[in-house]
Amino acid sequence: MSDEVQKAKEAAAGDGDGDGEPLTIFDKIISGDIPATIIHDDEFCIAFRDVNPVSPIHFLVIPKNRNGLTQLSKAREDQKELLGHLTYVAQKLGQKECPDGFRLVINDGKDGAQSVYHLHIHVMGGRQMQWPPG
Ligand code: IU
Repeated sequence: MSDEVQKAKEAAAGDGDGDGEPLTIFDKIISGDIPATIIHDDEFCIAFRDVNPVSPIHFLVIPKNRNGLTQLSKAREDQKELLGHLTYVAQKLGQKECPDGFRLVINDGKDGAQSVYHLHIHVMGGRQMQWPPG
């Protein structure tokens, strides 16, 4: 079992209601308390390089205001526009950094191997991706 899968099994999912959720490492990256290589910053989201890249290009796109979006499956109707924005930013950056193609992944929950409970889109590329994923 990979470290990431082990972490995912151990991570607490939080209650997802947006109130009193524990801060995640990503909140600390947003606030600047923990350094990260930020490659995009706008009103609604940031993108930064993954500290443990699984491909030559690997970055994460995350909402600045988590507001209950601990994971994709907690998304509410009123967050559809935000989800569209995150996906739009992911593909714009993906095209810029990986002109030959890229992959977006959202891990959701334990079986999805999610380890950080703050919604994030992985953008990976810079090499030939394989299918099926593990
Ligand atoms: P996952 O989908 O929840 O498994 O992805 C979490 C990702 O966050 C994973 O690829 C980690 O390498 C990455 N990450 C990070 O970039 N910076 C950190 O400080 C931590 C995790 I903790």
